[in-house]
Amino acid sequence: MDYTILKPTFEDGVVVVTISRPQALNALNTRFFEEMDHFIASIANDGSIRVLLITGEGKAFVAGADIAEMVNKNPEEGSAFGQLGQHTFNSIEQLPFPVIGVINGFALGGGLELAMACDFRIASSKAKFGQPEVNLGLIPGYAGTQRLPRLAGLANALYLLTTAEMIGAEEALRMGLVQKVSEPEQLMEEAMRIAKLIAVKGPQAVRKVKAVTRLGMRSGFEVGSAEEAKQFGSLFGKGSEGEEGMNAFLEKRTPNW
Ligand code: CO8
Repeated sequence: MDYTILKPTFEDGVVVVTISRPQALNALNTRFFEEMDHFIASIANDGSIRVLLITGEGKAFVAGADIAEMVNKNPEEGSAFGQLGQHTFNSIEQLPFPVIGVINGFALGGGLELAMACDFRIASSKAKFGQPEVNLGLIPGYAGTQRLPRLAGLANALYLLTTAEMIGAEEALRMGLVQKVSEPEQLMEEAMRIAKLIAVKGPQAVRKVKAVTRLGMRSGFEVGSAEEAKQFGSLFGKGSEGEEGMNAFLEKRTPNW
């Protein structure tokens, strides 16, 4: 597929995908979802990938779903457009390696919902966050009502969802919506630094820790901790990643995964 909106780059196991439709502040249209679905399918089973970074070009990360595309939809079409985005964002969340949202500017509506489907977020100090759907007489349609309270707590979520207030990066940090704030000029450098921290860790361990943590959040403590014990065990034994990592520590050398 020839991408017209996505710009992917690959370097040493770190993939960066930039959403590039700056004339519409990277608003999410059907073409975006088609490209993103294709892109995710193309990288999901690539064992060499350690981390995916998602960012936007220009002054927005993503300023929401494309209002011009949505305006004339009937209820069935509106619902289908929501399900399309939910499917894509679930696929991002379920990628086997960590996904970092690199929030360069506006992350509004569907843009914040996309950011929340990432495993964690690093933001420019100039980034702005919000769920402004009620301004338009709408509610979030890409699972924002579900991910926001899980990340920021019920009261913060309902504050943002009902007031539609746009908040800055420091406020988003305080709410737990983002994990780091960086000056705009250093944002990508900082994101790459964090990606490289992950990229040198045990690759199976990183994938398993994501899978087990997310399973527990979806299915509950008992299911998650049972799976943790199983996956913990799977990293032991002859030729395993755990054997190499622990031996490297004891022998005071860098592990050779
Ligand atoms: N959709 C379509 N076009 C957009 C969007 C958008 N979400 N946001 C910005 N644009 C366009 C503008 O129309 C403008 O186009 P043009 O130059 O042709 O007039 C261009 O991008 C630049 O935008 P502005 O001139 O408005 O830029 P400003 O810097 O003045 O303002 C803002 C920036 C504050 C971000 C402003 O553009 C804005 O408020 N945008 C809309 C934000 C918004 O309401 N987002 C939520 C959309 S609804 C949503 O995301 C629901 C998700 C779930 C959907 C489920 C499907 C059923």
